[in-house]
Amino acid sequence: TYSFWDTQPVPRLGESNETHGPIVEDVASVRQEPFSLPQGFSWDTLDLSSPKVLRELCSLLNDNYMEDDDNTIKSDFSPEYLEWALQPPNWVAQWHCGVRVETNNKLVGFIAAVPSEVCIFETEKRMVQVKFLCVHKKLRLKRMTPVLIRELTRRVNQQGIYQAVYTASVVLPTPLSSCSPWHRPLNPRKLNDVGYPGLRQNMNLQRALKFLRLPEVTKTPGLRPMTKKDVVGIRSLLQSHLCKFHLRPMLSSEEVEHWLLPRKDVIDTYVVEGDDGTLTDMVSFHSTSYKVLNHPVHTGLKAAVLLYVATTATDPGLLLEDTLVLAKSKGFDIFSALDVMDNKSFLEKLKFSVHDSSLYYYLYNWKCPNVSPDKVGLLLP
Ligand code: YNC
Repeated sequence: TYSFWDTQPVPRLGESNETHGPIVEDVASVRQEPFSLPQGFSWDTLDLSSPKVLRELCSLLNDNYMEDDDNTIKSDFSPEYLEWALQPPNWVAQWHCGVRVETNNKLVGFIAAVPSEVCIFETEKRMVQVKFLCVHKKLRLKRMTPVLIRELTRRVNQQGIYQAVYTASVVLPTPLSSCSPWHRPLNPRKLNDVGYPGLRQNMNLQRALKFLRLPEVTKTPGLRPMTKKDVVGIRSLLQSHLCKFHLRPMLSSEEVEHWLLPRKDVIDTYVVEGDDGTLTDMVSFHSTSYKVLNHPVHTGLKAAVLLYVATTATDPGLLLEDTLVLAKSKGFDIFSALDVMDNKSFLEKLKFSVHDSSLYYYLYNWKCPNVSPDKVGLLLP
């Protein structure tokens, strides 16, 4: 049983829905006072424009976000990555919700929301995307999470928003969709050196190197990095491409620019420009870094994580092969993608292998039928 989640407006586990709509109607009055934290802790809205605060958030997440069971790697979020992930157009400061220890001011908890227009089946809704929920390792299993979620919900409701979308690797009431992460080594030697678990176990390094070898150069004519001038073209490519998915973002031009315009070590986007100057295809991936612990040679690992792909002229498999080549040349060690959208069409062919874990998509305060991964068209970096 879920003592917290059973109190929340989410579908019960095992319940299947054929109807579409909110679980509770928009509340007329939103609670004015913040929810109470346990004695000795206080709320702090994080001011991410302060480099010091941003560094504190990096430390909290890097020390506590990943369960580093065997002490080999841990996450390495950069300030630039967090600025990108947490400050899209129309971001709200109150939704960068921190918890500090009153005596020494140490940051020990965090949860964030960013605004997002989402289309679920036929309904367009102003929602938030919830991310970076994190409780310090020493404060686990003390029911801090429900307080963080309730407080964030209150602050989101205050702005007149009553729905949220989020992903988690744990099962909660109730997944909208359940997706699988796939991984494609780009630098098998290094992954092997650091004992990265994603590498195919039944293959020795020599065979893996051969099997996973990539072309030196890309093949698609007209493939180049996105610039600011491409925003409108990419937006319309994405709009027509995402139509066919049951869960998808409705991106403004400002959001396309924010989420996709290349930023070093954060986000990369490439476009294919036809002879007449029109954009025919696009592909984007963001970067996730890890610190390698206790290794004599390697200090870090870089993963490229696939975001949106939209093609009208190029075969998606070919475009993705080129993307692997580009990511490798930029120093990424591994390429990851979910089995969402049409990704299944190229994952196996391009030698991705499936990871034995799941990523679940959730909606807060919305009931609707389940969505299969290939109908999911929304990615949450
Ligand atoms: C989780 N990931 O089931 P029950 S994903 C939501 N998301 O409640 P305690 C979670 N709920 O079962 P701990 C959750 N993990 O009694 C656990 N829970 O109903 C539930 N990890 O609380 C759990 N980040 O504080 C249980 O648990 C209750 O100390 C127990 O802390 C959990 O960002 C956690 O993986 C995850 O920092 C904070 O393990 C901690 O175990 C941690 O005793 C490492 O909590 C980092 C990590 C999660 C990443 C993410 C999306 C979060 C979505 C939150 C839900 C948003 C709802 C919508 C709000 C806005 C609405 C509007 C409008």
